[in-house]
Amino acid sequence: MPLAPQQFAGLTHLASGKVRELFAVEDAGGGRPGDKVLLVASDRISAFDVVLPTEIPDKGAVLTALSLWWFEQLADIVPGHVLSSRVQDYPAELAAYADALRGRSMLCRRLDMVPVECVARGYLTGSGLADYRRTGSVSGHLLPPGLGDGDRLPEPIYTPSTKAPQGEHDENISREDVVERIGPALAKEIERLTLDVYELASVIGRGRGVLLADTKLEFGHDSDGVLRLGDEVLTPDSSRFWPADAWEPGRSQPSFDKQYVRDWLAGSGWDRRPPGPRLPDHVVEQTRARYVEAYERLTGRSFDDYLRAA
Ligand code: PZK
Repeated sequence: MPLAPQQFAGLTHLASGKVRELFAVEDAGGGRPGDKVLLVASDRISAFDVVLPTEIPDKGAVLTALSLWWFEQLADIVPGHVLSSRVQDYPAELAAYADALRGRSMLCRRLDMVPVECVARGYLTGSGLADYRRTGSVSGHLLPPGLGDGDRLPEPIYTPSTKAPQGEHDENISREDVVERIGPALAKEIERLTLDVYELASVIGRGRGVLLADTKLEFGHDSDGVLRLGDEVLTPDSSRFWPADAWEPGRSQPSFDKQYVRDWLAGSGWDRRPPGPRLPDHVVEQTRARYVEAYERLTGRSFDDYLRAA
């Protein structure tokens, strides 16, 4: 079932991600008008930067379930923006969409977002590896020579980036750049929070056989001025999860969730230009199972139980 913005006629559409939508919600009850947002995760999947025409059933619900669980785990480090994920508790204007929203959405406080993408990396890959190969540094962190794809870093580093317009890649920036944009106090606070979140999440993941290579967080201030963690957190779409037992530094690491898709696409003859090809059923099924496995391994909870309770 494709999840298009027009499916939610009447809601104010605020933003689209590759596979997510953000709407403004006017709460008739208490609160100021427009002080809430609704984050909706679709079942769409992207690979090699292209959104594929085939959906992965329940992917949006898995990512939402995982995000909600992480917000609970992180609450002692930083408060999150989630108000509710129970459609029964949503404002009346959303009642017509309850079936489309159940399990895959979060009603959140509207935040004034900090205009910095906060990335922590414990391993070198992706844009961090590209910057390192060009300059020997990532976001101003001088790294030891000789590192390769998938190598563990001597210690986790904070590598902030700027949010690029849709379709473009975020660009890593230095911590001095961040200070210029938002001032030294907030810059220091989001750096510390990002590294604290990464540290706790990587310890939890490691205990369950999952390496957290890197993760991207977004923060914002609520209407009382409280700094909160926003967006989705520590999902396979915002982070790189690697199966710990397959980790072999010096090469590109298999992705916990998308490896079947990448392997099939690589053998399909597709030239990586949109549109991508349709995925065969067996790839869809294996990939769905990997998303569910990521949720169940990390949380120790049953995904069926999550769906039943949603
Ligand atoms: C907000 N994004 C990212 C872009 C998405 C998500 N609680 C909030 N209040 C105000 N703005 C945002 C949030 C959150 N989270 C999130 N951009 C702004 C984004 C596109 C689609 F689903």
